[in-house]
This record gives sequence, C-alpha cells and structure tokens, in this order.
Amino acid sequence: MKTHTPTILITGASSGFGAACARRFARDGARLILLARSQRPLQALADELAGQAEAVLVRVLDMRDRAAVLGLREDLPPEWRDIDILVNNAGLALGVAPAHEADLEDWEQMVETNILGLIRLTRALLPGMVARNRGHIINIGSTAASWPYPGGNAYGGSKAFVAQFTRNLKADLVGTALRVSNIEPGLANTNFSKTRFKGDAAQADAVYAGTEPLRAEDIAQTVHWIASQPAHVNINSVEIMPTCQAWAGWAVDRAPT
Ligand code: NDP
Ligand code: 8X3
Repeated sequence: MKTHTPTILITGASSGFGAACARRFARDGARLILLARSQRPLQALADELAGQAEAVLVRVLDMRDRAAVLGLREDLPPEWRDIDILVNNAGLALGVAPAHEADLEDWEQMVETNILGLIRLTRALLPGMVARNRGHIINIGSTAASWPYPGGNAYGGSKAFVAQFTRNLKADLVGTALRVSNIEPGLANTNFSKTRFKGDAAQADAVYAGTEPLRAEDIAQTVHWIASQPAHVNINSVEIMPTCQAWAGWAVDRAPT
C-alpha cells in the first residue's frame, strides 16, 4: 500500500533555512509549496528540485498581505489544500539601533512579518488540519526570544511571541493528533544579516568573521528530524547555537571609582 506523501508548505523558501528545508524534504519525495516574495529564486529552487520532490508549487506572496495570506489556501489548486506540515519560517530582523533610536517602520515590518504573517497563516490552515486530525506546525523562532542583546529589541520581542504562541497552540490542540514545535537557532550564516544591515555586505560579513556559524542545512536537518518523529512524539522546542557561541554576562553600568 502506498504511504501518504506529505504536503509541506514552507514560508520564506527563497533563501536560507527555508530553501534548505525544501531541499531536505525533497530528498524524501515530498510535495512542496514554496512561498516568498521573490519569484526568481523560488522558481530556480523549484526547477532544481523537480526530479526529487513528488511535486513543487511556487507561490509569490508577501506575508504582510493579510488578504493574500488568509486567502492562500483557497487560491491553491484543490489537490494542494490539505497541508500536512507548515514550516513558519519567513521572517527578518531589521537594524540593531537601540530602542530609542530605532526606525519604527523597521519594528512594524518585523511585527507584521514575524508575528502577524505567522499567526494569520497558522489560523488559516489550522481548521483543515484539525478537521483531518493531521498536521504539524513547525515555527522558526530564535535564541533572541530568550536571550536579550543590545539592538535585539523588537526582533527579540517578535520571536518571544513565536515561542509563547507555539506553547499556547499546543495547549489548545491537546486531544488532537496535531503537533506544534519551535526551533530557536542562534548565529547562522544566511541572508539574515544582509537583510538586517539593509544590503551592507561588509557589516553582514563582520557578524560571521572568525566564527563557524550554523549553516542553513543544520536547521533544515533539525526541522526534518522534528517532522520525522513517531506520531506520539511532539518536540516542543529546540534551541541550537554553533559551538563557537555562548551567552554574554550581565551588563552593569558602574560609576567611576
Ligand atoms: P534569509 O534572509 O536567508 O531568509 C528569510 C526568508 O524570509 C526569505 O526567503 C525571505 O524571502 C522571507 N521573507 C522575509 N520577509 C518576507 C515577507 N514579508 N513575505 C514573505 N517572505 C518573506 O534568513 P534566514 O533563513 O536566516 O531566516 C529564516 C528565519 O530564521 C527567520 O524567521 C529568521 O528570523 C530566523 N532566524 C535566523 C537566524 C540567523 O542567524 N540566520 C537565527 C535564528 C532565527 P523574500 O525576501 O523573497 O520574501
Ligand atoms: C537570529 C539570531 O542573535 O541575530 O535570530 O538574533 S540573532
């Protein structure tokens, strides 16, 4: 008997973790829906995976577009609507300015993408998952959710939301077969810093200089591992840092002696 081929929707699949997740799940012959704003890298990835994945569908969508996100499921061809795994990965950090100097529009974009986009898509897909009693929501949070650092302000706050939202989803879904997980990566070399520094490659490269950061494939491997657990096992959260990273001590402003 043919086993069920999962349909996996990955947001932010045009680069970094999302693209790596697509490559990892394609090796299993999954059905993939790849979503982001940038059509060209999405299509290139779909072409690359054509021989491996059972099927690949590309959707150009801005996670901040409320109507598009809420209407996504109905806009999909009928045979693509029953999504088994949602990888809520699309997100970004913008800037490292201290809170009193930060650009409010940067904060709003992070909240609209990392929080509103994520909860809208989740809310749009959950009823179908519950009706089928099948589904796994895998959120991409961050170490910034738990560990503050200067300039992390709204970004860290948005990822703290993701962590608590994940836990509360699990509380609501107990009694169903649905699973909910949150992955919290630390320093990882993707386009993340280039986006954060608004295209300044030198500033972005400096973030990783002299380190061996996480790779996108490390996170994809973890997403895949979480999704591959037996049905009775729910991985609630996984925090991952590169070996070269740790927490800072307390910052204390001392009066001169
Ligand atoms: P990338 O910049 O490489 O990828 C980000 C992805 O998000 C892109 O595919 C981008 O696509 C998509 N995206 C951003 N904004 C939107 C939007 N409004 N609508 C649709 N898609 C959007 O970075 P990462 O792969 O590193 O980031 C993936 C996730 O991992 C993010 O949530 C990030 O916060 C998180 N993370 C990253 C860490 C790191 O150090 N790299 C560590 C911890 C967490 P496009 O621009 O084409 O829309
Ligand atoms: C990305 C990790 O430390 O840049 O979420 O916030 S960090």
